[in-house]
Amino acid sequence: MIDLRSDTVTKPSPGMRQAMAAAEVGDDVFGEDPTVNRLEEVAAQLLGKEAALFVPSGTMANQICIKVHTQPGDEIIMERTSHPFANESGALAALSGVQVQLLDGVRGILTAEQVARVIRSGEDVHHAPTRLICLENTHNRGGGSIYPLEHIRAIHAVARAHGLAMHLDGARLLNACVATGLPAPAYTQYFDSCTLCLSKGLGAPVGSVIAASADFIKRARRYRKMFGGGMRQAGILAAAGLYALEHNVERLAEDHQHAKLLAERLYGLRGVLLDPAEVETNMVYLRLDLATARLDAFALMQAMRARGVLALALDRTTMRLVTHLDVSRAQVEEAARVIRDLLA
Ligand code: TLP
Repeated sequence: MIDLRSDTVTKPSPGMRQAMAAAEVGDDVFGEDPTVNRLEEVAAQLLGKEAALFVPSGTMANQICIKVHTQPGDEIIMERTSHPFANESGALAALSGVQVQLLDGVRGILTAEQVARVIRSGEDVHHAPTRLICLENTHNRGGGSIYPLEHIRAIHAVARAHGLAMHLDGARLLNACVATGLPAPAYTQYFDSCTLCLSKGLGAPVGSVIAASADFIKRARRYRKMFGGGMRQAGILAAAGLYALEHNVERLAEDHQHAKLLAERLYGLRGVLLDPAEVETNMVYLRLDLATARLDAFALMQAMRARGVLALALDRTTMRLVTHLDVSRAQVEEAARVIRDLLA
């Protein structure tokens, strides 16, 4: 099977498994796992922050940060399709009791003017006070789009002027860094907290990190325990993360080339709306024009599966294809051939 459903499907390589097997471990809830401690130091440095915290998932990473930043009844500003709102099981309401001011981005990207317009001080007793602005880079539902630095800088200026905090869902931040050539701190300097997923394109089986100030991480550590994310001999998993950061960052460029190639092969196909120029990282979103396409996205997904290619239909008109380290160029070519056969 050629699995293009997500970059979360990657399996640990033999080298990564060896690193995991050899990891020195201790009880991380006591702060005694040397491999977790090393991963947290490496991640803090990579992301340009004082400290970092290893957590089981990207979802927990985002939700811990939002919990640290807010009080129940606060309001946070997010883009409508951003992951912590759209894909984290209602955790914002359930775990933090916050309400969300949703904005519509262009490919997931917001402008400072949009953000400025909806900030509420809390002076008026009718309003929930705005506390936090959350951005996502790269933006998953935006098409794996890269947040332009000028937009982040301008949104940050608005946040500072109103005393608001900034959080970055950086699940795929390193995809943005590899694509632009910018180091991670070029982005993270504008955020009070940021996350990074080790278990997506970086190829680790489990794990994300939060990076922030030492004081923020101290508070985050308490919520990690509260949310059930305090792991014990987690060095086995942290070793995979360290291996991923050492071996699998630069190669993300290959995934980006593969996504571009896939988009180019599918461009111009009857009923497919797609601009290869908009494919900036490792995701290809196919939009199907139901008036002319031979199949809707669900039928296409079924037919592709029968031909050995897995993809994700999000609704009748939208299919997502994601490239990653377990998909070769030849497999991308094969996937494109299958889709062309089915839609031509
Ligand atoms: N995204 C998954 C699904 O949940 C949609 C995927 O296949 O893309 N932030 C972003 C931007 C993400 O894309 C994801 C996962 C997460 C956070 C959550 O990470 P996990 O799955 O580790 O909780």
